[in-house]
Parts: sequence; C-alpha cells; structure tokens
Amino acid sequence: MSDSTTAAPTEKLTKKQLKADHPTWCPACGDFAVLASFFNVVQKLGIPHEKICVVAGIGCSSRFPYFVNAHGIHFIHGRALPLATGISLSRPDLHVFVFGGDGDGFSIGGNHLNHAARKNVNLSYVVMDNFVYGLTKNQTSPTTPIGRKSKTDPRGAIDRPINPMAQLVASGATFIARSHAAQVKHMNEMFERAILHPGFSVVETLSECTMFYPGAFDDGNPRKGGAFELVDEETQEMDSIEAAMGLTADLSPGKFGVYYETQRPTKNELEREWLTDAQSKIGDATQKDLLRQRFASMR
Ligand SMILES: Cc1ncc(C[n+]2csc(CCOP(=O)(O)OP(=O)(O)O)c2C)c(N)n1
Ligand code: SF4
Ligand SMILES: [Mg+2]
Repeated sequence: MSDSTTAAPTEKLTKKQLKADHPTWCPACGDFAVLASFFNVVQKLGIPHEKICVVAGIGCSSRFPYFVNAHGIHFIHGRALPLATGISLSRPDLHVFVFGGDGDGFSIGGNHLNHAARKNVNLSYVVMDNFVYGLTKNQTSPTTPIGRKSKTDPRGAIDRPINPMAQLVASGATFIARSHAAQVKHMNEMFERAILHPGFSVVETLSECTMFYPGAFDDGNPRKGGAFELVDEETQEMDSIEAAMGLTADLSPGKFGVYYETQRPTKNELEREWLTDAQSKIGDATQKDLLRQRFASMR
C-alpha cells in the first residue's frame, strides 16, 4: 500500500505517540503481539502520524482502532473494507490499514473481501485469524476446524472450514502473506512488505484466542513443539497463481511467508486517470460536476 508511504516525516514518530487506550484484550491474547508489530513497523517506516488511518469492523481484533492514536474508525461487522475503500480512493495521501478477525473478514465480510481485492484498492489488510468468534464468546467461525466444539456446535463443528489463503489467492489480491503472532520478527517483516506494496496487500496472521481456543496454533510454534516452516522465496515463483495455490494445499500448520506478489494498476490509479481524462474533456469540470452528469445520464 505504498502510494505515499515513504514521505519524509516532519518529526520522528514514537511508539508513545502512536499508543492510545490501554488494550482491553484478555491476558496473552495474540492480538497484543499484532498491535506491537504494527507499532514497530509504522515507526520504522516513519509514516507521518497524521497520515495513518486505521479501520476495523466488529470483533475483539476489530477493537484495534481504539488502541492506535491516529485517524480511526470502528465500523459495522464485516463492512470495514468498503468503508476503507472509500477512504483510500478519496484520500490517496492517507495510509489506510484494516484490521479484523476471521468472522469479520471471511464470514459476514467475505463478499467485500473479494471485491476490494479484485479491484486492487490501495490499502493493507490484516486478518487476525483465531479460528473462533472471540468477542461473542466462542461460536464456530469460518476457519474453525471440523470437530472443534463451540457454543454453536456443542458436538463439534461439522462444516468444512474455508481455506483462507486459497480464498485470498483466488480473490485477486496483489500481495498475500501468512504469519503467526508468536513469531514477532516474521510478523514485522510481513507487515512491512505489505505496507510497502502498492495495491491490495493482505496478511493472514494466526492470533491465538487464549480465552476460548488456547493452543490453536501450537502446531505452528516451535516453542510449543510445532514447526514454523517458511515459504522458500528462492524457488517459489512469486507472481504465479498456480504456485501460490500449490502452497495453500498444506493447511495445518501450513507454510508461513509471502505466497503471492505481483504488480497491477490499483483502482486508485485507474480511477484517477479516468477522472483526469474526463475533466480534460469537459473543460474545468469538478469531480462533483462529473458525478452530477453521470447521475443525469442514468435518469
Ligand atoms: C451485523 C452483525 N452481526 C453479528 C454481530 C455479532 N458479532 C459481533 S463480533 C462477531 C464475531 C467476531 O468474530 P471475529 O471476526 O472472528 O473476531 P474475534 O472476536 O474473534 O477477534 C459477531 C458474530 C454484529 N455485531 N453485527
Ligand atoms: S476473547 Fe479471545 S480474542 Fe477476544 S480478547 Fe480474549 S483472548 Fe483475545
Ligand atoms: Mg475470530
């Protein structure tokens, strides 16, 4: 999402300036590490403070904007991406970040995810996947594994979970990565690359819900006896959909790193081109004039 990312900051941004309210997540919730990583990377990149905009839907993970001292909106469940799209298109000078959970992104908001991705809207999206609905206290989510008991599936989940990385690859996103909240260095690297990518970048970050699904990601954590296996970018064809799809077959714990990376014009660029062209053809028409004309022609 690097349209104006590297603009020189007027003064060095500190974590103290970026921190807002004290996070209200449960002790050891994986979301703390995601927040800390976001602070690290934004500070490292020197993004001007007034250019940061954090958008979220609803869920524990979606509380994110409260904890960041920047422009921020806590919006409707599953609707963060359409709102963020509007912000990104109308304010190309801002760095738009979207944070949310597996329910917010893959269930109620799944449709919006596909469209924001295929349009290659210039923003960065982090799905904090905990395989459960945390905020509403333990219901089955679209990523919950079969057999896992929850309030909505007391005898164990029966529906086949979605494959988040396969869905993201199919969606048309131009930067797609996967990380783990217990691997801070790796998460920092993925977030930094996502932010610097021009276009729709997305990172699925496994973030443990210690309250309702403890141990969910131990198989991807070497400190808990699991394996943290990285995508080999030397041998992987990074802009191949087929190669990326190949990686998605390995679900649990799966591979971590960048699955897919390509360059395609962003919706921001294409829309700007269209507007400039239309304005030049109609004298000095404002964007409002163009909109009025368009509506008039549709009557
Ligand atoms: C339109 C609407 N439907 C349902 C809800 C209830 N609701 C709030 S958060 C949530 C699920 C949150 O799960 P997830 O997105 O995975 O976030 P987490 O809490 O796990 O971080 C649901 C179903 C709501 N707030 N609004
Ligand atoms: S309920 Fe789960 S996801 Fe929500 S704050 Fe607590 S540990 Fe984190
Ligand atoms: Mg969740």
